[in-house]
Amino acid sequence: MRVVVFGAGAIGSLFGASLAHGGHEVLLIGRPDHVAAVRAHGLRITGSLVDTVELPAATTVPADFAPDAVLLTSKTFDLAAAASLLAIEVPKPVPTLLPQNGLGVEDEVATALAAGGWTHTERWIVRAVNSVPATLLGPGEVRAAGTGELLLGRPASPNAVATRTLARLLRGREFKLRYVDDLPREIWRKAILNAAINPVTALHGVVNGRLREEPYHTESLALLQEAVTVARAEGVKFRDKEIRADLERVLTATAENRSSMLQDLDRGRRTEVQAISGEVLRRGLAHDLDLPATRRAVEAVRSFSGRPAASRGQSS
Ligand code: KPL
Repeated sequence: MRVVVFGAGAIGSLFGASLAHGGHEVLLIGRPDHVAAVRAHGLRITGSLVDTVELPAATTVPADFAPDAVLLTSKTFDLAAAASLLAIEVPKPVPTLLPQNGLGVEDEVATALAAGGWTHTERWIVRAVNSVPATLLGPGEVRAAGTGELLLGRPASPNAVATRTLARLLRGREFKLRYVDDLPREIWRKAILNAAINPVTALHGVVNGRLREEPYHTESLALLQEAVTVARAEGVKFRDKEIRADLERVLTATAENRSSMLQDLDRGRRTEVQAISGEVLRRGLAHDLDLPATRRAVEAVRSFSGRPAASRGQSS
């Protein structure tokens, strides 16, 4: 298949490399420095997946590259703009994977694609929950930090055909692909875990595993509890025991990871705090819920964005 990875950062590049290895024709669309490095030296993958992969990279989709599928892997703060651009560059709708963290991602993309001219966007968009860890070490270089899985909703109308197409493409790779019956619940589960982990790691400059220790653990549990309360208000129920066990499992499985939010702050970039904790807060307000820990976390992460790592204190 011909695949465009649109917004190829860490995870998009990793998926792209894996698909190219599997014999697919893959075009990476990304930031100019990343694209230039991939063109010059190939895409270097370190860690548990593949090695150096030669594959074409560009900043726009060439007119003659008509893809069969798109992996739209931009960060959430770039997503609406990326989707608008995608609709212009790939005018014929194709199955499009959205593996981002956060809540409300698919609505934002559907609106942007529809405004750009795609029709029946609900048939093409396939939301996924991703736990395959990847770190962009620098232009042209990605670290695969262990194994993880990609969850898709079990194929059902209206996007069953697109879901099957993407599942065929992505199954049998170095990561696991799994269908789930209740994808919205899995999206919430991931958002709750990200809301509990990412801001604490980002604000204290610590790897995920440190959140098993105090005072980080208490901070993290307060955020977890507030996000669970919002999910419940939205009709998505998690038992305290279940979600706490999930938190411990992820902290252990990703103990050495620098969370994506910490990586963004380290690079002086914007973070995805709005799509994760900001969205929890927004939805909580709509249900008249008071979320002091989440509010503080959102404000603090925003105030740190663009500041050097040293100003956050400890780093490990
Ligand atoms: O999804 C993640 C992220 O960093 O965004 C976790 C699960 C926290 C792993 O680092």
